[in-house]
Parts: sequence; structure tokens; C-alpha cells
Amino acid sequence: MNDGGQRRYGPLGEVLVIIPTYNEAENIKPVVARVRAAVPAAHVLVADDNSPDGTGKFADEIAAEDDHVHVLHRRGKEGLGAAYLAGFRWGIERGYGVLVEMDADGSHRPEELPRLLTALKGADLVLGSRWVPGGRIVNWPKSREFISRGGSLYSRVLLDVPIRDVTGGYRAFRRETLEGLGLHDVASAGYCFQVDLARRAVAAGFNVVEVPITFVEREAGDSKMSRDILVEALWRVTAWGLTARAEKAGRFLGRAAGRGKPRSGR
Ligand SMILES: Nc1nc2c(ncn2[C@@H]2O[C@H](COP(=O)(O)OP(=O)(O)OP(=O)(O)O)[C@@H](O)[C@H]2O)c(=O)[nH]1
Ligand SMILES: [Mg+2]
Repeated sequence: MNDGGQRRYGPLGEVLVIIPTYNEAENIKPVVARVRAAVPAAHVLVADDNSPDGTGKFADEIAAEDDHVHVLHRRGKEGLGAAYLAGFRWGIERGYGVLVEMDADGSHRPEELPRLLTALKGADLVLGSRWVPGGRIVNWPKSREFISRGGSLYSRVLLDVPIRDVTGGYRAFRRETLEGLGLHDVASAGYCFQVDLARRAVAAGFNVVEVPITFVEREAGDSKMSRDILVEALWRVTAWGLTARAEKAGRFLGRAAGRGKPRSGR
């Protein structure tokens, strides 16, 4: 994307893997164990929205036995975006150098995390990507693939971001990158949160690198994907795209009007 090759990057610092959960009782223990095995030095923060199925309690049980595991109990279901924002704040306050986004359902394989972290040594933000060469999806119905590919294409064209997988949620951020995204006014609740962060990173001039991943469909628990989430993504992405275009046109017209004016002064 940007020319990251010219930049010098500092050491990564401590890694916090943030896992947002809503009703992931069957998945939470296996996924945390896999993260701890894949990157033993990393810490894990489970951001649970008071799941009725007891996910938060299972997370507490893991945390009681492992000082690298932490739990953020939230009041109720407020969407993926809000859970990540709270998790980022938690991690930044405690001085972590790298903040990772990962789903609880095993779709984002913890065993691939070392590759994302290696790429982050020379980047501001690393995206695990299904739609770059080497990226794969396993057991995904055609309908989901169509929505995901379509959503990425729509966002890429409308928002003018040179990213193949704009909607993916397996990501590693340097803390300085998150601090440079102006997160205080992020309002996206559902999956368009990921598109929002990607477009902010590109607009801020950060070096965003896509690394191929194998995305595996969840085997246990229920999807939280809903019509509301898709509708929110569609209207927000469209509104961002149209606003950016209107601003561009405004700047162009402003410059053209300036050129038409008689010169003042000499
Ligand atoms: N804290 C919190 N986590 C959420 C919320 N909605 C979804 N999640 C979590 O976000 C991650 C992604 O959600 P999924 O339901 O797997 O979404 P998906 O991958 O598009 O759908 P699947 O096909 O079911 O895998 C999972 O870890 C969910 O438990 C929410 O409102 N709050
Ligand atoms: Mg999932």
C-alpha cells in the first residue's frame, strides 16, 4: 500500500489478542488455549457482552488459572464494534504495543497469528486476508462467500481503498496506529466497523499489509450475522463513499473558482 519499505519500525512490544464474544460457550476455551499455544507470550482479553450462555463465566475460569488471560465483562449486547473499542482502550491503558482482533469461533486460526505478527514488524496494520493469492476459505457456503466478496468489492471501489479483504476481522494493529485513527467518533456497531477502521487507516497514510489466511467456517455455536448488520454496513459504506466524493468535488470546484478569479496584488 504505502511505501512501508522507507520507514523504520520500532519493536512490537507486548501483544494483546482481543476476542469479542456473544454466546461462544463451546468455543471460548479451545480458542484461548490455541492462542496461548501459538504465541505463548501474548495476553488474551475476552470482551464478553454478558452472554446468556455463560461464556463470560467460562472465560473467568480460564483467567483464574492463567495470568495471561483477562476478561472484560460488558453490560449487554452492543455489537462487535463497541466491544473492540472497549478492548482497545483496555489494552492501550495497560501499555500493550500490539492489539489483535480475532473471532472466538475458530474462523481465525490462532496458529496463523505468528505470521501476522512477523508482517507487523514492517507495517502499521496487518490484515488477515481471504481474497489475496494464498488466501482460502473452508466450508463457507457460496451465499456467504458472495456477500463477503461483494462487500469487499463494493467498499474497495466506493471508498477507494486498495485492500482486497476490507471486511475481514483478523487483524494486528500497532498501538500507534490505533491511536492515529481517531477512534473517539467511530459509531459503527456491526461488521462495517472493520471497513471503517480500514478506510481510516488508509486515509491516515498508514502502511497496511494484507497477509493470506485460511478462514474456517465456525463448527459450533450460532452466527450473529443478521439482516440489520448487513443493512447497517450497506448504508454506512454508501454514506462514507458519497461524502468523500462530495468533499473531493467541493475541493475541485473551489480550486477551479479560485483559478477563475482575477489575481489580487501585483
Ligand atoms: N462482545 C460481542 N461480541 C460479538 C457481538 N456480535 C458478534 N460478536 C463476536 O464477534 C465474533 C464474530 O461474530 P460471528 O457470529 O462469528 O460472525 P461471522 O463470523 O460473520 O458469522 P459466522 O458465520 O457465524 O461465523 C465472534 O467471536 C462473536 O462472538 C456482540 O454484539 N458483542
Ligand atoms: Mg464467525
